[in-house]
Amino acid sequence: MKTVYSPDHIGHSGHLELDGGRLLPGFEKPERAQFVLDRIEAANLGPVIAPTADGLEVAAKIHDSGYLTFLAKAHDLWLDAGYSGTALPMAWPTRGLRDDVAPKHVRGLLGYYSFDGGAGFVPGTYKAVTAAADCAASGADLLSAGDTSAFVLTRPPGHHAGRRFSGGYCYINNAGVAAQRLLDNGAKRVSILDVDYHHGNGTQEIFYDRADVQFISIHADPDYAFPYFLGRGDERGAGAGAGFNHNLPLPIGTDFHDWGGTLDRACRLIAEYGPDAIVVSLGLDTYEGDPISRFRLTRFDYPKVGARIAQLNRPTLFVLEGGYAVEAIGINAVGVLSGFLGA
Ligand code: Q9C
Ligand code: ZN
Repeated sequence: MKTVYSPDHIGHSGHLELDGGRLLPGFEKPERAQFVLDRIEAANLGPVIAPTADGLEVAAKIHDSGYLTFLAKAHDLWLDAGYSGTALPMAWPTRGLRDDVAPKHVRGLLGYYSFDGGAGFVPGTYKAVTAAADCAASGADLLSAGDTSAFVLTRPPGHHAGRRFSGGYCYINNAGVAAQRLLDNGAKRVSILDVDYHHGNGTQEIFYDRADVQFISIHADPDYAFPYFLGRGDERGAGAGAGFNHNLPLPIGTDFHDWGGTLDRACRLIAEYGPDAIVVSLGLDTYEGDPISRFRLTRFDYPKVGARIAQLNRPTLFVLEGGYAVEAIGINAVGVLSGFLGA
């Protein structure tokens, strides 16, 4: 299995995150991808290749153009306004405020184009974000050219990013870019299986009214877990997309016994849909040792996750999302991928 990787992610570093009343170094840091790369190489999983596709061209089909323009200039606008450090949003157009007018000041724009304060900008953010999209589109191209599986080793992650908002460490929806690219390359139907601990609210929003992309997410109950405001079971899709969105929330503390049973349900929904390809939003924050999450999967469970997905017998693209127990992400990513290959 090939891995698509770009070192351009490294510049998205040194950013701060407001967490529980404290300003902390971001949990979503370069070491995450570096540990995964080390384990991929140590396990001889296959060649690591650079991206070749233009991810922004694909991103333009699933994101708002004003939003993408803002991503490109956000940090420059922050510097021009006389600030330094991490550009973080702090005011949002919530209920009772107007969301039909984009403000002019960078602090207004940061809130206008986000849903939380979790996706700040530093000088290297934009280059990392576009490289991640390039990797996602390139991974899709590998499948379209006949590879039966591939791994997109990217950060920042993407599944919380919607058509016109960032948040939850995400900017461009990498899994969405991959799905759109597969369709542009000729696939008729694509399933996105999101196994990150957190609900993939951005991916759901982007594809909610579409029948050509089925979205299935297994995640912590949003009554108790981020992103709180989406991810409930009654969100089934709208218009042409009605019936193609499936949320499978689970309680805090869930272990592999129940999680694996839910994966089985998700896989049966995928088999019924009959996609030409599957994109897996591969979050590894379901791990028992994750510092910001509360499921209890162990390192022995991840190969079983890969093996179950392999049973679907479809071209499958794995796209890295969350996972913050830095050393363990590498072990568990390789666990899923080798479980898939060995099945
Ligand atoms: N600072 C992904 O896993 N905040 N995003 C949690 C800890 C948001 C996670 C609180 C978590 C976002 C891709
Ligand atoms: Zn997550």
